Parts: sequence; structure tokens; C-alpha cells
Amino acid sequence: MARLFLGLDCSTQSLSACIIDYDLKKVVYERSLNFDRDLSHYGTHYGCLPNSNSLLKHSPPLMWVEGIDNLFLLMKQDGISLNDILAISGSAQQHGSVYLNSTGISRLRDLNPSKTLLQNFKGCFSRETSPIWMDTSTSEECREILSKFNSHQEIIELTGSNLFERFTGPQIRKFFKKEPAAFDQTICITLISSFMAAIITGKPVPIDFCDASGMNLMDIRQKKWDHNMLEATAPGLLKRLPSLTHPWDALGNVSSYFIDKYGFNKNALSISWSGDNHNSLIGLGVIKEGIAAISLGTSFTYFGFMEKYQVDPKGESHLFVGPTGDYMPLICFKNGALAIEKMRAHYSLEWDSFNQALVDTPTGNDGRFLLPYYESEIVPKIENPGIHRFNLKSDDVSGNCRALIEGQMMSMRIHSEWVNKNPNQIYVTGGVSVNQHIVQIMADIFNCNITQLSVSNSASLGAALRAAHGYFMHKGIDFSWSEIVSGFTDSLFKSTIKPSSKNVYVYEKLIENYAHFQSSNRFSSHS
Ligand code: XUL
Repeated sequence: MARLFLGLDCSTQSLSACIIDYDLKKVVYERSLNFDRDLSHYGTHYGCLPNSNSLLKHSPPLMWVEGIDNLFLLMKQDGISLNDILAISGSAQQHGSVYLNSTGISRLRDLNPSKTLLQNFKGCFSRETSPIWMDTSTSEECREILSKFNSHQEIIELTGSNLFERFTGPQIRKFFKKEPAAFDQTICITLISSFMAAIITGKPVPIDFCDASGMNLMDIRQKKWDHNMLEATAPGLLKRLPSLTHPWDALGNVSSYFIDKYGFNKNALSISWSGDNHNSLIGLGVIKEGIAAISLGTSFTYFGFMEKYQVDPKGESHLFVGPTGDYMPLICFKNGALAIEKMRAHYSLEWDSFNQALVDTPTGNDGRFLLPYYESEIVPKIENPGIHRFNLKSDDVSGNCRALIEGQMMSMRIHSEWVNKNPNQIYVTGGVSVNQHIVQIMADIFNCNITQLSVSNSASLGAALRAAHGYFMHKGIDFSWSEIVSGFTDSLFKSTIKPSSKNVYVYEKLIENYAHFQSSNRFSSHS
């Protein structure tokens, strides 16, 4: 019998499945549902509900619930031998939260397979829509929580991150303040990842240490809820939060709902879920220091592996517990591929013309700079969107294209220096990572070899690998992480782009000027 493991990933825009055959060291199945397209009756746009307030970004939890049934039905129709799956794990977009009432808890424990998950979960939420990671509507709550502490530094050292609008604690506080009656009806507040894990297991389950680090509620070194953070956030919070656990913990067997309905094995294990970035770290094989991973997706995310606790002295980035039990630094730049798309649309440029603009302009762009804040920015923190130019006219199309890419890459280098001044190797993934011109600029700015990886969803691959790891741990077999990922992540390497020493020299001289331009424009008016 094949030893199969299923990994799921509930990202902002889609729900994906990845099945690995552990002995063949191969991904044997991949399938994805797109929320806007395949669950269009929820009316989401890029996975979240449209709102006239641009700071508010919510999604309907019922959409994720219905997505599970739809995806599992597809797997069954595709003839996958679900009975051979030994364990399931998963991940979800970080920080987003789900609010269950008392009906929700009892339904979770008693899922009825003659109904759909959607029917099972109707009337189960005390908050009908879930705030997600893109929400920035809680600045006031961040200030209020801060006022209960001596300084930002105290919170950064305690939780691994400064107070961020999208983090779960400030979001919970806003709910408690604005909807006190609904807050009172809430029996359990959990993350999207642990909510999905609870459905798979058929009972409330703990939150794993990794995803809990994105809540501004956990003492990251003790791996315990911090009572001062909880108290500053909302009253009676402890009794509403699940307990905490290791990312590799077996939560129980897969719920009988999935056994009866889809033919899962009654001994199949349900392993803890984590954040999408944590699973990507495993899915890309970043399991030692010196390697950094950069995902060039909607937002650009820089993350890595860290053995010892070390927080960002400037408090712009995050330190999370890592999926291996070590630490994981992460820096999220919101204006990533999104900014490139907006610029391409503004100048009506197809990708070919955009690339030509990069070819036509000199390395360093003759000192023409741009700050691409099409949306409010996380790093550096920019509340009011706006495009700033230096030495650059807005009708200089090719100059703007190069200034955008150079600016994005220089910003990533500047703000990641606290993690790793000289990474040995950078792995790059995500939509934009296939672009040789952009990755060459990245290699020159970071003065580092950049390896392009061919993986469509590193988070669901990581989830499947974590399912295998959790399964073996449960059976008392302590495989090392390099054994677990070997054969899977090394086959992802596509090509390596090396820095050009001539270009490195140009950027070394420019980076300080860019850093100065960026910091001096943080509080100025916007053009
Ligand atoms: C990380 C973050 C995002 C989401 C996206 O802090 O907010 O990367 O996890 O899915």
C-alpha cells in the first residue's frame, strides 16, 4: 500500500490540496479551488468581501467550510485512493480569526455526514465575517493595547512582533469593543488554520505555536498565552482561546464525517495546521540557517530559519516560532506583485514591454528612485498610500519600471539585514520569480546567488510534508527534517542566477541613498 500524505492550504484566494507518495518521493496529486471563481456566490474579490472602507478586509468563514467539501468531492471524483492517506495537515493565511458560538462547538463535535459541511455550520458563528491578514482597520486598538505597556519594545520582545493591525489580538479587541453582545456569545476564538484543523478532526483543537505567534497574544519564548497581553486585548479572553501545541502534534483521527462521506481510513491522523508561511518554509526546504526564501507573490515575503531567538530591533518585521520548533523571521512587503501590476496597468504595458524597459535602462537607473506605495505599506510602515519619485518624471515610462523593481529589491535588502546581512543563498518563488530580468536585479542587489524554484504551491507541499513528519513522530519514528524533505524539495531547483560584480558595485554605492530617500519620505506628503 502506498504511503500517502495530504496537505491542504487555505490561502487568501484559493484552497489547494497536495498529495505526496512518501516512498516514491513524489507529488502525486494537486488540485485547487479559486474562491472568486469556484465559490462565486460569496461575492469575494481576490478572496475577500468588497467594502467601501478600504481598510476593512473580511472573508466569509462559510466559504472556507464549503470549500473543504467541494475540494474533497473533486479528489474523490478524480479517483484518488483517499483510504491510503495516512495523515492530513494544512495551513491557512496567517492572522485571520474565526468566532464560534455554542452551537458551533456542539456541531463541530457532531458533524452529520448526511448533510454538507455548509449545512452543518449554518448558525455557528458569532461573527459572520472573519477579519483577514489584509485588514488594517485596527490602528486605534493597537494604540489602546500599547497604552497598557511601557513601550513597543516590551511587546516586541514578548510576542516577537510589534502590534500590527492585521494581527489577531487587535482584531479581537475591535470586535469586543464594536460588537459587545456578539463577543459575549463567542465561546471560541480561533485562527483560520486551527478552525480548518478542527473541522478535519471533528472537535475543537489547539492552535499551533507557529500560527499563534502571529496573534500578539503569546509569549514567544515561553510558548504560552501571555496574561498581560490577553488582559490588554479583551476581558475573558483566556476562556475563549484554545490551548497551544506543537506544529507536529497529532490532534486525533480524521473525523468520521470524512470517513463516511469520502472513504478516508478510520486510522488516518489529523496533524496540527500552521500558517501558510510556516508551511512554505518546509515546502521550500529552508531548514537551516544561511538560506533565505523570498516569495514574489501578491505581497513580497522574506522569510528564513533562525536557531536562536532574535527580534527585529526596529520592530518592523516578525519573529515567529518555526515549524521545526526553531524560530522563523518574516518580513511582509505589501506592495509586491500588486504594485508591478498597478504600474503595468497605468502605463498599459504587457510583460514584454515591461521587460524591455528594464533592458533599456542602466543598472542603478542613473539615481532615479521611486517609492511604490500603491497601497498602505507594512514595511516600512506607511499609512497613506502614494507614489514618491526622486529625479524621476512620471512620464518617463522605462525609468519608472526600473525604479520600481530596484526600489522593491533595495527595500527588501535594507529591511532584512537584521536577519541576515549576507545570506549564502536565496530561494525565490511566486508568480514574479519566473522573470529573469527581475531576478537578475535581485541577485545584483543582494549580491547573492538566487535559485528559482519550480513549485506552484509551496504551502500545500509543506503541509503534506508536515503531515508525514507528524505521522512518523506519532509512531515514535524521529526522522530528521532533512530526511523528511529530501527528494521533494531538492527536485524543485530550476536554475540559479548569479550576481554580476559590475552591477553589485553600482548597487553597493546606491543602497544607502535609497535607504535615506525612503526614510525621509515616510512622513511627507504624497504625490
Ligand atoms: C504574514 C502575512 C501574510 C499572510 C498571507 O504575516 O500576513 O503573508 O500569511 O497569506
